[in-house]
Amino acid sequence: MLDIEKKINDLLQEVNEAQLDNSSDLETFRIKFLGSKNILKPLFGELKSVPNEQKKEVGQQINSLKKSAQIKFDKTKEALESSSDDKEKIDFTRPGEPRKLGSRHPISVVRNEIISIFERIGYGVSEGPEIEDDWHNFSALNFPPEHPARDMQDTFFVEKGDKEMALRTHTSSVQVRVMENSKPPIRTISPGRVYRNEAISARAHCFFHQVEGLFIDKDVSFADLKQTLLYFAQEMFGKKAQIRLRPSYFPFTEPSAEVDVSCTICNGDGCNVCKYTGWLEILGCGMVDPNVLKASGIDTETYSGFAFGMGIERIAQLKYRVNDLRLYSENDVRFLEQFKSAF
Ligand code: 2NM
Repeated sequence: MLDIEKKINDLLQEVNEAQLDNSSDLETFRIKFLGSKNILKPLFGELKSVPNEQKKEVGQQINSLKKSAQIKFDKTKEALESSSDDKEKIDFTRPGEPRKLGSRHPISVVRNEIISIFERIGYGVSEGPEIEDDWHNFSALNFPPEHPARDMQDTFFVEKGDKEMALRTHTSSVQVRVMENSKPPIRTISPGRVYRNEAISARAHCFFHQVEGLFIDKDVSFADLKQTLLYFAQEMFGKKAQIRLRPSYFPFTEPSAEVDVSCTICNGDGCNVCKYTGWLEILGCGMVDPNVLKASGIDTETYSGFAFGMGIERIAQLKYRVNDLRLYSENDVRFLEQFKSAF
């Protein structure tokens, strides 16, 4: 018997007697006999030095060894797959893997908290379309025709049929709809997403979220506005919170003011968050301009009102000390899972 024939016989015996009890044994077998570097390959090399008259027979022996290995593999594989051997090896005493609970987005948490604060003093919630016509987003709100916000550089415009529409730049547009469709007294807040054509950075984004408020009734005064905003600030930031108003300008209110809250971090003593002023800007407000009331069908002889608007991101930033606006829209779970809340 030739040396190579002995090797083939030994291997054939190994194939026949192999104990393959599980998928790992089977894989080891596959690699050894059928893999890309299998043990049979060198035999074909050795075949060259076998005397010519025996070449054919030895060649056949190698081929039948290969076939035996393949058959053994196929049969064992089938047997393992149909038996429950592998399944029985599952360790049922292993503790289960905890399922991760989702958490509410910080913008939703803060929006819901703002809504809840105003609902407690009788405000309802109103919503409206994000794609607005010129009337509700600008004209009814007393924006003059040449106002820069009407420029392509500040506002996204879209075509809707043959009408030019804008992605709303504030949710005041919703409040115009409320005034058009209901009679005073009106107490409403309008939360929602708004759009501005701005380059994205840590401090600006092309969309953000607002809550705007509107109160219209007989004898509504600036004092009512101030007291409402003080109530809001103390509910949102704590009973010690103070507010201050600085004169400002908005097309839809007259007089107008910007509102600061005493710094929530240093309580007004001065720190790097409030840039050592002791105050943080949180919203804009004012008495609704009679032009706006008239445009929306409210009788200005009988009624007056105040309105205010705030950015939810801004309030969330103060509450959670987030310093980059982009985090709110990137949906990075490492950021999002930090917010567990009742709201
Ligand atoms: C602000 C600041 C001041 C505002 C005005 C109105 C409306 F529709 F009544 F005219 N809604 N919201 C308003 C007023 C919004 O945001 C900074």
